[in-house]
Amino acid sequence: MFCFQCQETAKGTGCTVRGVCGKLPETSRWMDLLLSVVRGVGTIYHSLLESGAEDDVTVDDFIIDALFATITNANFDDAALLAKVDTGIAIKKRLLNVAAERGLSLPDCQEVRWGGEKADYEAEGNRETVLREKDEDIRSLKETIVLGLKGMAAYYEHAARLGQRDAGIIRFMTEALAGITSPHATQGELLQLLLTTGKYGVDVMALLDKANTSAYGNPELTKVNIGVGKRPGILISGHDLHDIADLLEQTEGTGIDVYTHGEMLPAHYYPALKKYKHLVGNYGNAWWKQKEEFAHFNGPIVFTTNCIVPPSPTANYAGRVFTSNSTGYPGWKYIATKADGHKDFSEVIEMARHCAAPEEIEHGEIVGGFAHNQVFALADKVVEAVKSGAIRKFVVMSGCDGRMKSRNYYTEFAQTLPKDVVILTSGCAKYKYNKLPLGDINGIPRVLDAGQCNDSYSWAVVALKLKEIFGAADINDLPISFNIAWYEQKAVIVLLALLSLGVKNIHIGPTLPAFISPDVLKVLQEGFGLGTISTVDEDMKIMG
Ligand code: SF4
Ligand code: SF3
Repeated sequence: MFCFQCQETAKGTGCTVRGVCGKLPETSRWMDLLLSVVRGVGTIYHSLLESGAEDDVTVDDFIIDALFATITNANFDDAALLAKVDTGIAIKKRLLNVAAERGLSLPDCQEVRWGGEKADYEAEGNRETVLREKDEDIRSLKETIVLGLKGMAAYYEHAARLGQRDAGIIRFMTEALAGITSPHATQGELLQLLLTTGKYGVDVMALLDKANTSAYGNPELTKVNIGVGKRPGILISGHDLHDIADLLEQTEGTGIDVYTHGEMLPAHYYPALKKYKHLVGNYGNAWWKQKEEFAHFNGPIVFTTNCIVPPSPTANYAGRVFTSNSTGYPGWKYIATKADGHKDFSEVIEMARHCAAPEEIEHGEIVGGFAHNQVFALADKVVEAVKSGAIRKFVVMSGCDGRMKSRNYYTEFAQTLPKDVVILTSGCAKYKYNKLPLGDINGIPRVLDAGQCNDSYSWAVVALKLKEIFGAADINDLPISFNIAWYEQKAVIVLLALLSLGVKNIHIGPTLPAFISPDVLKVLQEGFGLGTISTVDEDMKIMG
């Protein structure tokens, strides 16, 4: 196996024996195979669309689901991955027939040529690894693009489930898949494609923002309980708001409480979700602490997206975990989406009835809900604080959390920032500092949480608004620094989106991605001032 897609990759270069995340070599092979099928399907579909063929939702959904399933910590279930390969091959055959009927000549590449015989799955999976591309810089560009597409697919899936689709985004994704599949793509072409990926990253985050806010209202300032109640509970993790909406509706009046975990915390900020009294609180911290924290929850746990951590063999909760959407874990029950787009959580609810209430692991409250609309509602106060000098600076600290000790940097950074600096956050990165007593500035909390990682979009919207209010010529003239923590591939699309908006001098950490080659890094440094973190003291001089 070879996988270098996340920040925790072995030795900072690539997992070759087994994933640090727990991914086994077989699973890695089936993911490589699935990705090669997606590249094949994407390439053929792109040619068809270019020749005037109609969009096909079945193909769109396959591309989205397959890319999403290969995101770090999303799916560890070989059978589920192979079923997706089967689906992809059936789609590919159908598209090849349509292309033949239209007399279309298709690009000549392995992904299009491969016949898809089951007997060849293993050999093809072994051949189609990241290392199939020999040139380091071309490989780097192609992989960065596909990792951005994975993040884009995750956000697109959530938006589509809420009824918001965008044919332009899908068309771009097929163009990008065809681009990275081509054996003839040049460095210049791929670099252009990479930057365009960021532009569509903005579009997909805007689409999801529209989907979430039109379904559940605009996030609003909310205090979230981090303690527990006395009734049995269901813990729901991941990013899919449609799923928690279904769960809240189905658990209402049953005597069972619902708790959010990890990236589901922002569900509490949405009016149409926070209205449920039995949405009791947020349990635990970021994804990587789940093994310890789930052991105390006592009730069923539902994963709607990544990040899953493989349980230890003696885990007391292993029989109580369910997955949905693109996620999967061998031995855990999968809850399918019904034809009407909803899920039936009755088995989860029935299980909860027989469980004890959660054990309290923390006590208190956290505050969030500062997506763009709420920040604009406070705009006068914020602008006044900036003008009076009470707020001197903003630091965007969005992104992911992870288990590396070096990430304590972010806690320390937040603690060390001068008292006139406000932290703008989103994603699970916030768990490094959202429970610290960092205080407020004239009633404005010093940590403003917009929501999930995709809600980094809110900070782009806020930055553009500030630019307008203060009449700044350039977004980079504003007193805003970007200190982004990354782990998995949604952070890749967030980063590419920020670059496409013209944001310069972004610091990403705790380490630079292994998939960025030295030459590609040089281009990003020279063009965008992209860099990594150093020590808190040193970085305070630049960003504090
Ligand atoms: Fe390694 Fe990360 Fe890939 Fe898992 S996702 S195999 S930890 S690089
Ligand atoms: Fe976290 Fe997995 Fe990335 Fe949505 S839950 S930010 S790491």
